[in-house]
Amino acid sequence: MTAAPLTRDQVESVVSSAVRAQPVVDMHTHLYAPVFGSPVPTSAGKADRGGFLLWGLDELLTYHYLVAEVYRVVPATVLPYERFWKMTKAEQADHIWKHLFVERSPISEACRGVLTALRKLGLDVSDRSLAPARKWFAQQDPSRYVDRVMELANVESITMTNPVFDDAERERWLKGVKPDPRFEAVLRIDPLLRDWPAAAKKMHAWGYAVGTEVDDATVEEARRFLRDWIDRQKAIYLALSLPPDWRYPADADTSSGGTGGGGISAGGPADLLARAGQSILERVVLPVCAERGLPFAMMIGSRLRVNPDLRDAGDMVGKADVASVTSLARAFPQNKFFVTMLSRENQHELAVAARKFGNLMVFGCWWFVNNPSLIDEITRMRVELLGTSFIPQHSDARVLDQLVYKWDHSRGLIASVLADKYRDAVDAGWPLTTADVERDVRLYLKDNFRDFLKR
Ligand code: RAT
Ligand code: ZN
Repeated sequence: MTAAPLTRDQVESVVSSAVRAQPVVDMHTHLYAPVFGSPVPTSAGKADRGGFLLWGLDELLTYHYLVAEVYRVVPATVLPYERFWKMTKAEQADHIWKHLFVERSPISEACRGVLTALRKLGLDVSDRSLAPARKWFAQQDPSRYVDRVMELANVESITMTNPVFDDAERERWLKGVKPDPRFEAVLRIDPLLRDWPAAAKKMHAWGYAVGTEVDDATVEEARRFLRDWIDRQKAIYLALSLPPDWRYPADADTSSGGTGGGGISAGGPADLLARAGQSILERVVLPVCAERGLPFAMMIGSRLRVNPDLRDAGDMVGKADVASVTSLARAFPQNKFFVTMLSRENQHELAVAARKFGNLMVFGCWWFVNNPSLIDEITRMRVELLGTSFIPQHSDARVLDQLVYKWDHSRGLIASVLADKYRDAVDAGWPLTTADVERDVRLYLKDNFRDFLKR
């Protein structure tokens, strides 16, 4: 480390080392601590299906991003969806490997990810056979493998997503979950805002005296439900995803629907759903978040199951409404909001919105914008508008091993944007040091998230 200002020629390697060396706190994944159980791969490629923590070759290859891609190549007229879903994980993986890696080149971002992960794990698939890699995965112990992957990806903490309305997961929490210092929980509550009648029915069955009408008694009981689950999970924030036509307030634009989505005429079922969602947001979710000092994360722009047969791979992107985000940030100054949006078209307006509200933290390049060309564009634009005050990336990993590639690819892109921006500052006469770069990189990959939680 040197205190002398960097020359413009030194910038690139200093930034690249700093970004590679900085441990990441990954603020949104779908990974689980091993205590939640894990399907164990065998060398024969058969996996015991129980458990929540997905890892290993067959899970990597059957990631829903790749399921969508294989159906472009082998359409449902050739392999009907029901047949695909009845295949074993290993058979699905073999099918995807054959069609996306062997019979054409694996150059999509999701395909490239598998290659990066395997290479960084030290596995050689250059003979295009999966057998040796399968054998290697079958020898791993899940808990030790978590350490190994975290070390390789240089991730120091993994944030889970814990959907409280998922029956299997709820059961698992009720049995008691021993804390694992590597993992933190996030209380995921989508049905509360997206489908209040269904959420209310479940909560009622679980012993909370809530009704479909959002009156005072229901509000109190729904708050009790959230407090109980925040305590049980030790959740560090609350989260949900919202459709492109989510509006706040719900009647801001009735032509395009509200919280529940759907967009039917004012006073119709979608409108009632949207209004119930808004009441629950205003009277239950945000007050409990504020009382506990917890941020509320909104991931906006996913239209679920436009092709239901593809299951998780069947969701679509849609342009959402940034004005609804600013209305919420303005109406609830005591609350903290993490926001990411799925459509490329929303990114600029969202970054500008964050300039107006200190309680709005923009994060990540989510799902369909988590591609190199768009990460580069979005990160560059965010640095130009927000300086160091945003969270550039989360992994959204669903399979443990994906941490290795998602962070490898993102680090490279973040470093290249930052190198350009630091060179511009050096050209403008700023005496930049290595310590300055390391401090900023720590903000981006760890402290902006941690500090916002504490704020
Ligand atoms: O990125 C994904 O894997 C999506 O399927 C979603 O899970 C999304 O990230 C979400 O959290 O809703
Ligand atoms: Zn996600």
